[in-house]
Order: sequence, then structure tokens, then C-alpha cells
Amino acid sequence: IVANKRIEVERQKQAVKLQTLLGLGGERLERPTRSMRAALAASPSGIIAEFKRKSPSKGWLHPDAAVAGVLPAYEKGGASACSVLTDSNFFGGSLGDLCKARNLVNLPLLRKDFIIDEYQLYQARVMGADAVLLIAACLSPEQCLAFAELAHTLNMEVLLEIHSETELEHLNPSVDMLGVNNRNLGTFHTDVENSFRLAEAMQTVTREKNLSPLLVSESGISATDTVASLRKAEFRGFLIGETFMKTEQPGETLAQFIG
Ligand code: IGP
Repeated sequence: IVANKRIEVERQKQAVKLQTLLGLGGERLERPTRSMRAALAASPSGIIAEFKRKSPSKGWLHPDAAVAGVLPAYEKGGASACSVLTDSNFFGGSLGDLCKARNLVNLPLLRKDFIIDEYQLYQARVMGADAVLLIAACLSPEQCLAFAELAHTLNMEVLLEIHSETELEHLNPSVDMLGVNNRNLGTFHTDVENSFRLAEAMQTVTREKNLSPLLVSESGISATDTVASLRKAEFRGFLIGETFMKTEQPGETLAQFIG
């Protein structure tokens, strides 16, 4: 995935040089961003509703889904934030989806992609993201720190994704939210137990480092009971995609889920 992404980003950079991108973004870079962390902390539901048309594990979920049909319904249904997949190869998304989303909802928006280059952080900001995902498995701890600091300079927040205890070494003071992916990226198997298993280690390490990122559980969540148990384990954000996107009306499904 990373090798693929590198080629894609190099192509994009050739097409639109950074100077041009920032020029195009001019006033968009001035646009104030929203705090996803604060939105999750303040919300009784804490749901980050994800927009994706397909996934590598399940194939097409909703091939003809339109941002305009789903995002406002997510907001109306009670989501605290939205995650928009901008990767086209594996998830059928685009930067255009993010840009459209920005004009349709007031919720904090997460750019969900495989970030491997600073250029993608500028793109995210110009296209309307309030937060970016950094995946520990794709990055060294040094890259994670550099990207997280740049994200902050651009007034965006950072969600760091880990899926094992050893990846906690990627944690740094610029991480606003720490997520556990319940999906094993090698086998695609999801198991929410992964969040419960890592919860204690996450709390120990964050305490040792004197940090307090908001904890997020990602993937494979399909029941409200699961969210309630995760809350007891100190999670405050719940990233849910498939459960909503595989249905005809993702926004209504979310509204029912929140109840
Ligand atoms: C959502 P699910 O099982 O509810 O559709 O999962 C989200 O966690 C998942 O899409 C995801 C992801 C990622 C996608 C988590 N980490 C990294 C792409 C890249």
C-alpha cells in the first residue's frame, strides 16, 4: 500500500506543485478548523461516522454513494465527526469527496488516507480537513513526530492509529487522539477485543509520558453494547464505517444506532 501511495503522491506533486496548491488554497488555509478531540470529548455518542464506497476486505459496500446524500444525514443523525476516505485505489474515495464534505457539514472532518508525505497534509488542509490520520504501521516514530507537528502548524489535529502495543512507541506530544485499529491489516480480521486488550497499556504509556490523547476504537463496531463497553474502558471516540455504509441509507442507520 505504501509503495503504491508513494507513486500516487509523486504524480500529484508533479501535477500541482506545493506553491500552486497553497496558492489555490489561499483563503482556504485561513479557514478556521474545528477540534475533533473537543467534539468527541463533549459528545455523549462519540461516533466518527465514516464515508467509504469500498474496502479491501469487503469489496464494494456502496459503489454509488454520494457525499451529498450521506454526510448531511450523518450530521443530522447525531455523528460527532466524520471520516472521509480520500484513497481511490482501495476505498473508492477522492480528495473531491473531502472538499464536498467540507461544504456540506459543520462537523469536524478527518482525512482518512495513508499519509506518507508532508504534501498530503497541505492537501488535507486545503481540501477542508480538521484532522488527519497517521498510521503507525506506515511510518517511523520520527516521521510520525514530524507529520504531527506539521499538522499542528497547519491547525489540524492528529489521530495516531496503532494496532499493537509495540506501536505505542510512535506516541508523541502532538498526538491529539490515539486510536486502536481492531482490524488486523495483514489478515483483515476484526476483533474489538483488540481495543480492550490494549486499553491498559495505552493508559499506562500515556501516563508515563504525561500525555492525555483521547482514546478511539476503530473498525468492526456494529453494536451499541460494544460502544457502551468501550466507554467503560475509557474510549471516547468510535470510528464506524461498514455498519453504516453497507446499508441503503447510512445516515438513517446511524440515527437508529445512536437511538
Ligand atoms: C472503519 P469499519 O470496520 O467500521 O468499516 O472501520 C475504519 O476504522 C476503517 O475504515 C479504517 C481504515 C484505517 C481505513 C481504520 N483504519 C486505515 C483505511 C486506512
